Amino acid sequence: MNYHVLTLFPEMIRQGLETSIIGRAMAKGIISLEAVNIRDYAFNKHQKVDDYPYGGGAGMVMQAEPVFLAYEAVKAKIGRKPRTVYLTPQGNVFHQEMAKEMAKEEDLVFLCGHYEGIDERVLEEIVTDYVSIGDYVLTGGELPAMVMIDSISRMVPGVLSNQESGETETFAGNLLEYPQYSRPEEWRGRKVPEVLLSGHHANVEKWRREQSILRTWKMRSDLLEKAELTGKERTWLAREIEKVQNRN
Ligand code: 6GU
Repeated sequence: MNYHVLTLFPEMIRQGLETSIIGRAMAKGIISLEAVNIRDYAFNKHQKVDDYPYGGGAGMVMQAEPVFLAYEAVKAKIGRKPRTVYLTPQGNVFHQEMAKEMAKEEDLVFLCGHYEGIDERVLEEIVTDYVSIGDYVLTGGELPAMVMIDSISRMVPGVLSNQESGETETFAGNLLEYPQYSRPEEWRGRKVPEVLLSGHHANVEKWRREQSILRTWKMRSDLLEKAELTGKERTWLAREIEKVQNRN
């Protein structure tokens, strides 16, 4: 996987992704990251990249030409028109399935905007995907690009070790992950659930599955509609919900 990030803050992108699991994957050569400074493609006296909006209004707009030239340089390097993501709160909200699907690409271009946005005409010309990372406003697209790169990268084969592997975690099958415990067996009066100490593998698996389902209901009941539950599990959950409601 080769990432190409078009940004006014390339150092932010490089420094944000050089550590941890993503840094390790880059060192191993499984993924590569190129942060392209859009300002390097502002061929005017003061390397200006923004200007006032036509029609008036607050703030500045990133001009089309520097963005386009930065993009063209990346496109020439790749040798074809790449999938190009524009980070914007107006986009489709990012989710795990999107990460999985994008992880199949050979190259991904991310375009990070600032100020009041980017001239619409260059977006029409180059953008294939408009993506938001949630319903709140950020000052620029760099953090969203890093969020997406982190999440996409862990779905690229070889990035996670077998131990870390992606499938049995939160959002696998639209269920949240079960709670985890480590030593000591008792911490400040709180004990590790007995079943986890039993060594009975099938019981442990059953308990974890139940915890995942209960937790999803408690914390993110919106996910349950899409969750892959068996008929038996749905019946069991309905009973559990009844129990909780009878307590109150
Ligand atoms: Cl992708 N960009 C900005 N500027 N703000 C956001 C966002 C993106 N997603 C949520 N808020």
